[in-house]
Amino acid sequence: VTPVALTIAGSDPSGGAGLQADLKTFHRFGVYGEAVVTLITAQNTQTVSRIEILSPDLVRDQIAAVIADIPPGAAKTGALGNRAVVEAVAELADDFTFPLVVDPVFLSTSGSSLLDEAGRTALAEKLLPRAYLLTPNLEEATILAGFEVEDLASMRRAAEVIASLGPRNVLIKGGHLKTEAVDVLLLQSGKIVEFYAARLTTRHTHGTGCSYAAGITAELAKGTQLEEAVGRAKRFITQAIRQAPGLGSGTGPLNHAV
Ligand code: PXL
Repeated sequence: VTPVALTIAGSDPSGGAGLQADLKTFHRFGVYGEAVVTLITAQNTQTVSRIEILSPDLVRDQIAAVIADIPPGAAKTGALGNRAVVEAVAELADDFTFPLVVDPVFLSTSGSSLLDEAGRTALAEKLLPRAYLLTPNLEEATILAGFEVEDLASMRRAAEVIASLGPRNVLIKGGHLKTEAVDVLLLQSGKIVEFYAARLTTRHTHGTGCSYAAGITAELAKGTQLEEAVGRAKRFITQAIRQAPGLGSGTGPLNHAV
């Protein structure tokens, strides 16, 4: 049977991040992709000029429609915009029979807010307890943990604190570390696994977080165990950054076809 993955995320018309990045990544992993839109951005590799968040009702109806007909083997959330959309997704997630990866997207690559303050609180209180995996970067981990997350030691501590918010597994992404790109995975068993990659010097990292979480989601949809799923997605994202096509005059996209 064809594996299926679902993304519930925002649109990036420049194609590097958001649901466009997720769909390209699903395809690259041999998984049929479905996409529910939460918000629409007007943006390019330089800036986000406008954001319009859809009504929670419309988000709910999209999810209900696809799940009733082509249920995915795994799903992920990206930008959710505001509290109402977070709550709509959380309510439906209660009945999900497949793993949910929550990428806590707070800011766009260029720094615009993709989830307001009330939305972040709702995400922590309502969505995280329903998440199989949470994938914060250092900045998001800092907000969720309540202390500065800036090196391997604080990543390990933050993973424990964030796990207490409810997600069964936590992956803190260290792509913004000054030394190496180390990611810390805290499994529900209590085991910590670390994934290393050399730090790449490039400005073309637009959509890295989305694409990494999408790769993990695709592997989970295929039935791959979490540790192996993260390892495969990490190798993909490292190659995709390394072979970025160099498009745009700002923070350019990755090569999703590696
Ligand atoms: O990479 C985070 C992200 C998620 N979703 C949308 C985005 C971005 C980053 O720019 O635009 C729609």
